[in-house]
Amino acid sequence: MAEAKKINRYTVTAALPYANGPKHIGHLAGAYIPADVYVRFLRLLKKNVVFVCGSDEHGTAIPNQALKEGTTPREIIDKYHALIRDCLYQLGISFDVYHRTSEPIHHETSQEFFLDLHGKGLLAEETSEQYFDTQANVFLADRYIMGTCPRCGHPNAYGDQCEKCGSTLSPNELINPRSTLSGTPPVLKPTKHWYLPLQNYEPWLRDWILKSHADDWKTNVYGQCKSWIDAGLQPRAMTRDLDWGIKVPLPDTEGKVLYVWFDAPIGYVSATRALFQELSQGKRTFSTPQSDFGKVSADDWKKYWQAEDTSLIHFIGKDNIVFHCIIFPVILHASGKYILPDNVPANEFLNLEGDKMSTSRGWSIEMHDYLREFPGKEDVLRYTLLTIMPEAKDSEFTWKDYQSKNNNELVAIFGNFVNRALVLTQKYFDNKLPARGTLTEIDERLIAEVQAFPSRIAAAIEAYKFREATALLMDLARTGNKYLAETEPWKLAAKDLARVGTILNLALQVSANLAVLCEPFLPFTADKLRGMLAMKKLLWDDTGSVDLLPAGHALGVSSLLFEKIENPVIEAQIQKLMNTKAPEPTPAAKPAAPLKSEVTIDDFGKLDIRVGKVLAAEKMEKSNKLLKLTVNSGLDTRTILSGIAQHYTPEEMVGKQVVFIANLAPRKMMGLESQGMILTASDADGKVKLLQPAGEVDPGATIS
Ligand code: B3M
Ligand code: ZN
Repeated sequence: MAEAKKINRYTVTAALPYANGPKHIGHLAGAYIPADVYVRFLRLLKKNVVFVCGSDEHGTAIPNQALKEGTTPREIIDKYHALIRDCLYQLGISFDVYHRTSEPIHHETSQEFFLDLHGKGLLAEETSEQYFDTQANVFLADRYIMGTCPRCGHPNAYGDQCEKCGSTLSPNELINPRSTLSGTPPVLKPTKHWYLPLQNYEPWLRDWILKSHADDWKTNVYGQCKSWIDAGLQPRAMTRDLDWGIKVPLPDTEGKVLYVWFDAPIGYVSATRALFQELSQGKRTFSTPQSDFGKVSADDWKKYWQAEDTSLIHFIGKDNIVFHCIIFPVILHASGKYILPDNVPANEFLNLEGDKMSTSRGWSIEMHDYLREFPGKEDVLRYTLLTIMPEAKDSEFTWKDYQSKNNNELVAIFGNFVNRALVLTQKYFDNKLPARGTLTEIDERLIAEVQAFPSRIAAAIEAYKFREATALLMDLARTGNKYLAETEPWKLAAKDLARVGTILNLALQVSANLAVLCEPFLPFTADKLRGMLAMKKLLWDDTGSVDLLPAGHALGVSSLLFEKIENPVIEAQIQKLMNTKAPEPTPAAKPAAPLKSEVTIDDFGKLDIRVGKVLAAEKMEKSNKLLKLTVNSGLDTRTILSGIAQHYTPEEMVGKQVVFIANLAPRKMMGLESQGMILTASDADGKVKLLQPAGEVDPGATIS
């Protein structure tokens, strides 16, 4: 069990998205929304917190995308950095800094880390043979090598993995490797790299993760770490042969850059460093001003990464677990100065309408598309994703569920409750908060329930149980809604206006609680509701009370908090997705007819197969299958009956060359003798085609 430490500040990170393309709602549900809820909650507790993120602009993904779009890596990162950053901010993700790993300060920070480890002799230098594409003149990353899988024979396995049988591979295991860049077979060429000897840190990792975090890390995260450690850790190269990335800061290392997973997590540190540099120069303020920052110095970033009373939390998706729980912590630990993450609450994946989400296949909902098509509905997406967050296992987004979460929960419960309280107050009390009179049992019960909610929601957030926290928030609104349904103030106005006042006072106090408590989850709604209640910003600790607003308080202008989403809107989205589904693959050809038993060359030699020319053709009476052909065989003119009437007309047969068996014993069919057999090809689909020589030959030509 981790010892409870005194925490004076928080560093919260969310995975740095690769700036190689737009990001979808699965990314939001995986890392950005939970991180944002957590941070907004901490800010409402007046905690000292920095929330950092930014673009991951290195790795092979970037030049790869540049190749696809026919442009430069620089243009790719500039384009997608801006797109992703803007979308995330528009969805209310309240980063204090959204940095980029292409910034000079990040290159410096990463190189410092590398040199520090290198200087301490902690990186093993090793020359090994790696595949090189002599045509493209580059060393090939594992993904750029394809070949036959040594396990299952799949001809298109990648250098790191066979997607057919799922085996993890290394490039030199592939049979007949080829470069995906030039298609040519790569050659092995010696190259020097620097390795992080992960195996040396196994005892330390066992102690730190497996012992200390057995109880407080999520089981999916803990389980992945355990299986990595149990499988035996291997040295991992921290450099690559690539012309895009951070230069290896050592002499004679032309063409070598830091491994993207070495520099990317250091991006969190650089981002914090950049933030404090700018704050100290007065170039910016925090997106959410925090009173306890006072005057800051450029060096203050160190407190967020090196002080023991800082809690570091990484929000990521499950595919990033090993990098954040094993490799980056080893780097931080080896540096000797840095703190380690207290928790890495990774989420599983979000599927979409029954299938894996994939931008490249078009089976996804991209953030920028959603924002364009659903303006003003940022919170509806946040809410839906929070209710289906893949916390313990993969989960699924469907448009129908989205519609139902909006219509049946946000509109029918939350919005309806607040709206009724506000509208009735306008009607009976001139839009001013009425005073409370004598409290009844039902009022007392409501007050007790309201009091309990803040700590229940807080406990869920602190345990990274965002689904539960969101459900509790909606329960508070439901409690208020039920209170109005039971007390029915709209029926009481004529006989007991004072009682109506008491009920509306309490309902509006619950609304004020909601305005504060919903802020981490639904920040746009919180703003709107605060405006409607004309209340100032309060803190988490103010809630749980029914004295948030004084009697006589003038309320603001009310409007609907949420609007119903109609069927056609949802159907259009579903249709849009369906349109991206590739047309069904053409059905595989039917199997060919089974093989007949073996014959000898002598058997074959007995057949006299020849070419003839059709002189005349007519349909046989009483048969819809047979044509009667008059054939010049080169030896004679003979009659051959052939079952091709459904495939060829008599007219089209005249003048055609045919191939026939000339020495077949004559057979009687429908009262006529057939002196041979026309050869045709027929497939399992029932197609029948005449066999013909590839060019004109004389009648009587033999076939062998
Ligand atoms: N860019 C991978 C990803 O987007 C990577 C995360 C880096 S976090 C330091 O899944
Ligand atoms: Zn395979």
